[in-house]
Amino acid sequence: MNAISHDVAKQPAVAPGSEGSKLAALNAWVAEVAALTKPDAIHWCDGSDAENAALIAQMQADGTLIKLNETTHPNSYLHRSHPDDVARVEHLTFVCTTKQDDAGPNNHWMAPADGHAKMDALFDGCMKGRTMYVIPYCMGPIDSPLSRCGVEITDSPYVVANMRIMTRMGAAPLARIEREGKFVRGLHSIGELDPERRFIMHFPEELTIKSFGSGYGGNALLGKKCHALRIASHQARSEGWLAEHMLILGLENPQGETHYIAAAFPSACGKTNLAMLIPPEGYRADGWKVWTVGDDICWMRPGADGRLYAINPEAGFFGVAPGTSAKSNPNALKSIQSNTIFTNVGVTADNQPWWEGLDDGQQPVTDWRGNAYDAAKGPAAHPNSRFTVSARQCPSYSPEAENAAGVPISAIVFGGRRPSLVPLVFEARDWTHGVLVGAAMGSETTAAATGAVGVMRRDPMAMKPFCGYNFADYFTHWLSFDQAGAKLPKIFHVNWFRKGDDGSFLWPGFGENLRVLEWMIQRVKGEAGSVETPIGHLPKDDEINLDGVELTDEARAKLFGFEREGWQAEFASIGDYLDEYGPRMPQALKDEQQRIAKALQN
Ligand code: GTP
Ligand code: SPV
Ligand code: MN
Repeated sequence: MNAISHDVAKQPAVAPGSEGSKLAALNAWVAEVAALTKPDAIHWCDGSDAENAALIAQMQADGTLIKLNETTHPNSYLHRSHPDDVARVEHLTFVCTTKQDDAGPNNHWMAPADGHAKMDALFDGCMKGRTMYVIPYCMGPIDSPLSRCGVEITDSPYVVANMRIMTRMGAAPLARIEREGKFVRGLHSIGELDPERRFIMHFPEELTIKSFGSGYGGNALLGKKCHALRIASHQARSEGWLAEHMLILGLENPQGETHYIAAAFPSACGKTNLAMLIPPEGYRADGWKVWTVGDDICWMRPGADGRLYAINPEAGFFGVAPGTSAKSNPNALKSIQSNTIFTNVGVTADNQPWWEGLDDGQQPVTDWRGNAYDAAKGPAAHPNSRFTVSARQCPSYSPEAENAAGVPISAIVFGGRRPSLVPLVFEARDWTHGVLVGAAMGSETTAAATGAVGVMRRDPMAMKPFCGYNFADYFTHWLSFDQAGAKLPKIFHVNWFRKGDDGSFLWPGFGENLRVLEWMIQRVKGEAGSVETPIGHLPKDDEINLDGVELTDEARAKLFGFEREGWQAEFASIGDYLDEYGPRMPQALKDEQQRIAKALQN
């Protein structure tokens, strides 16, 4: 064990005890990075409790972490990021493939040589006076053939502490890397946190990530969006699997059968909430239960029986704090009572974490910037403030999340924030139609990325910011799963965010969403009917159980209705969107769009 002290002991640029082993490539890379970045010390993370405790003490001493109320929130800390560094930066995120077309119109592109030159100039000497941490990690259960390993090198102890929660980190992944000899390389430095000197670059052909100038979430915890989505989606395409921005949940019915559902919603559009859903009271009494497998990322591949099997590559949740309450998401709230890192939330007079929508009767005294709270100056918690917590602390965490074989997926769900037009739920006719439903997804932007909030944009399969290659090729890859012998999930689209004329949400959402999931599983089992429309199958009006749900006539009409004229305009816009990808866009998808556009004319 190599627990560290405040002045981290100097360590060699080779993994402990690894001379001459299959770790030669890793050792060489670490030495190369050290020569470039010139750290004062190198620390190989073993993931131990002692190491974590030493890092936390060091971060408390230098103000990176602030200890929260030990009685109400044992072993929990607040981190305030730089106020200009509070979300992913899509305009500074690049995919560097040899051919520009391979990155596609959906990505910012730079030639690999230019990308490396730009990043290496930023990294030159950037760790002087700092410790360089080497973090071996595994995305997915450590013994799963679906899992993949990586190594992140960073100068941020906050990143180390978060990666320890979000991934399987330390000695076990290092042993797997030594066995396999293959890993994703992620190099990260917070630099000076200067937004003008901030880039997140991906080199999928080299399984390499270089990220500079941000300490925040998806920009800095490289196992998450950079590896598990951008690099993994590229790798998955060549290896015949899928890396998706999806939650995974298990829905257990009163008969004790569990069906697994994977759902893709864009950032801050409800994945964590749905993954941890607590059924409405009547359902609970009848024996319904939701099990959480994952809340953000899903890797899946066909099994021998033709079904898709999924793992959650993560080990923790990096969840949106605002809006999390005992009413909206009791499982999340219970999960974050201890051993949690909060980023950019407010605090109360007795040093408890606080955010808008917590609804616990307390008041904030300090805002996320560390200033005295003043309602006139904005919210106490940043809208994209987050909690980092181990998935094992979630009361609904599924034991199957650790299953090396993954869980079989019965239904795939797409959805976004659509204030108008899109009904509560509809089902795709078949796989090709389902891929089009995913490809045509639209949603209003949220605070999870910098830029304007509430702007409608196409966000295919919730992967707009995360697909590591050309969307046209990505849709081709999705279509390719429809093969002889495949037993593919049914595909649905949902919209929890339909608004009425007065601007309020028409559907109560949260726990009540179970009613929609119940219908999906009935459809999967062939036990529920539907109304056929050009956009797909809608539930018959009495086929979703609405007992105990108060809906106005307007809500019923809009949530379960089909608005032909609006959909005609929508399909014209979907056609224009597909055309943006030129001849690479699969013909089957264009044909499907045209078939539906025509059906909408009748
Ligand atoms: P990322 O972690 O950014 O990928 O976000 P996410 O998709 O996990 O979103 P999350 O579950 O954290 O929800 C984000 C916001 O959507 C919160 O403010 C929730 O309160 C709100 N939300 C979630 N589910 C529902 C719902 O069913 N209805 C409504 N109206 N709001 C919801
Ligand atoms: C998202 O934005 O989809 C997140 C948060 O889950 S981050 O890790 O910053 O990507
Ligand atoms: Mn996400």
